[in-house]
Amino acid sequence: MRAMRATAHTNIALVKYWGKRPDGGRDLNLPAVGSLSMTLDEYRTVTVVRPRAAADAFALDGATLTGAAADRVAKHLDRVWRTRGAEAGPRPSCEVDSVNHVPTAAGLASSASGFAALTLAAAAALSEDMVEGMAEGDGADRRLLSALARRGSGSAARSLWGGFVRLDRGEEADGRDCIARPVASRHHWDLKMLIVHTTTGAKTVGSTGGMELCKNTSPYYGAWVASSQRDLDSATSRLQNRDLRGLGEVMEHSCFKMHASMWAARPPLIYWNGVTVEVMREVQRARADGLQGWATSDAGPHVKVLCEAATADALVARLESVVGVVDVKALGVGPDPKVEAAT
Ligand code: 2P0
Repeated sequence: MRAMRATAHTNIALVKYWGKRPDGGRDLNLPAVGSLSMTLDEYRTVTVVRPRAAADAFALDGATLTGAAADRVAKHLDRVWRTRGAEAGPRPSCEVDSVNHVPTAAGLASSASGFAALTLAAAAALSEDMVEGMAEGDGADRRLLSALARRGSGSAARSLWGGFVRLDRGEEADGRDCIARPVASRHHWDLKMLIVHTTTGAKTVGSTGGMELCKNTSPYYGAWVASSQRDLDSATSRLQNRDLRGLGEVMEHSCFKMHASMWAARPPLIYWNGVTVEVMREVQRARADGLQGWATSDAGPHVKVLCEAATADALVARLESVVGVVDVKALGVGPDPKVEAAT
């Protein structure tokens, strides 16, 4: 085993993942719907995995991880280790030191970059061959790493590439066709994602529990799942054709359908606050004034606005003027993850 550092960037879904497939073993974490994302350039997680003589020790942003969070990391290290086969014996103890350059408490998806970085650093530290071939060939190594990352957190499967990434749900019970792949490089299109922070508080209901609640109680969940493949195919081709209006329309539709299924759960799952709605209205007003931006939001109250780079400054100024907005940040399309030796 050796000490390795990985940097992975977070991503925002243009077509959302929300819900898990009922078949195919729980630890596979297979999504009920495919998704399409844009990797971001600034928000990232840097994780070092190194050998440790004593028991496992994990830290996030300098604080020791304990309880369920630590168990989740240990379980993921075990998954990576088990790819070496049964004869590999027990996993060596690891020290994991992770730093999020993502505002975690603000409820922005950091599990995507977190589990992508952990997968890469652990694979490189525990099993040299897995990461060596990542940059070459047909991408099989990276697809394998992406499938491992997905088992830690669904959205993490998409953070194994920069640019724009599609994760298909697949049909096979063992998950072998649930595969992420890049559909356009970061140089394909000069887009920005404006991250509009609508509160400084943390989110209340985690994604995994929220998905379960929707599946079990929301009458709209079935419609959400049934209509999602069409959105995925349509958004992918609009992205490839650089059709911002077409992509933006599908992106908003996917977001509002996901939230509608959450609102119809019992009890209702409402991730938004009043400012979330005001920002979405302002995006509509801006469009009516000729400023082309489209809104989306995830399992939290913040709004993300997709626009061309040339429009970003004008849209940021408008969104900053909405009462209650805490901060607006314009992020570009992000790069591939990277792996390097650590000390
Ligand atoms: C997404 N989200 O596609 C969607 C949109 C939130 C709303 O992926 O249970 O933390 O660990 O697989 O990846 C957040 O869910 O969930 C998410 P698990 P994850 O980005």
